[in-house]
Amino acid sequence: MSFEMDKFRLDGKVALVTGAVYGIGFEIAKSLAKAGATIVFNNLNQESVNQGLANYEKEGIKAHGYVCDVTDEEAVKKMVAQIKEEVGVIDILVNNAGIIKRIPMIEMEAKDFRQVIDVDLNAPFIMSKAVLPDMIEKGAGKIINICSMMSELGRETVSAYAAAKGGLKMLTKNIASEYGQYNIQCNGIGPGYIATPQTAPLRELQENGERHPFDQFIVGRTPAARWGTPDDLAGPAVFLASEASDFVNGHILYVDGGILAYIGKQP
Ligand code: NAP
Ligand code: GCO
Repeated sequence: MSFEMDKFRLDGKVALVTGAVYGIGFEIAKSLAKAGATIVFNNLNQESVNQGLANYEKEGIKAHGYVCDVTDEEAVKKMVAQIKEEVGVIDILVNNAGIIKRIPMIEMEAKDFRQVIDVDLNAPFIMSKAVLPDMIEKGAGKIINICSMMSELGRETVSAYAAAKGGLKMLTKNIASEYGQYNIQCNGIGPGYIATPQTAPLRELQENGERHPFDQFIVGRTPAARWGTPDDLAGPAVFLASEASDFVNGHILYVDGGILAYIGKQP
């Protein structure tokens, strides 16, 4: 048995990356496309989908975009059936779409907590449930859940997000446990602090021109001493989407510049 670099190739594979108009999802989708996959993405409305299609076109990628709210099970079933008919069976699912609400827990309304759980945890369940039957029939499939530092750690104001991402870590392990027998691998990527619109409020310059205290805190807390970029997630995503990772299952690959390994600088 010899190892071939071709095991990293994704030619002939159909990859659905949810919410991948910009940010982490877009960068992951671009890397999967470079490895040979056909890219499908969705977003909440036609305007965002058109924006996504234009973003891919600029990169020379012919992507397929669908309007679909990942929390709506009926809409998800419809989209997955439509993709099967128009593009092909989904070989790779990346559960990327996500939201965060930064509100101190005792001030947070239950409806806001539920909404975060709905998008960040219930939706990956709904999406995975919709693609698994065809993967089982095919005898192969890859599901990649975009987890977080908050799958392991807590911090002020992100109770719902941490609860959802912690749950997503365990959903990942359970999908791996339940469907590994069909040659389906479900793994997570746990990005560290990545510079995207989602984290822009944590990097805003202060009125006095100084860097945001959270920005300074994160750089100090990261052995790599910088924020991550969406591009840092490209290699890990291709690996977990490819045959090169066929015996990796139920694993969360943290791509965090070393945050989880580090106790922090002494004052
Ligand atoms: P982002 O820039 O906000 O992108 C997320 C995308 O998902 C947006 O386009 C958003 O649409 C879409 N979306 C939200 N709810 C949706 C729904 N119900 N149905 C379909 N699409 C929906 O976020 P990001 O920073 O790239 O993060 C992507 C993923 O990585 C998320 O799961 C996030 O939790 C996770 N993550 C991010 C970081 C980080 O540091 N940035 C770190 C760890 C994990 P709109 O454009 O309409 O908002
Ligand atoms: C926050 C951040 C995070 C990150 C990310 C970390 O407010 O702490 O938004 O939670 O986005 O998920 O991995």
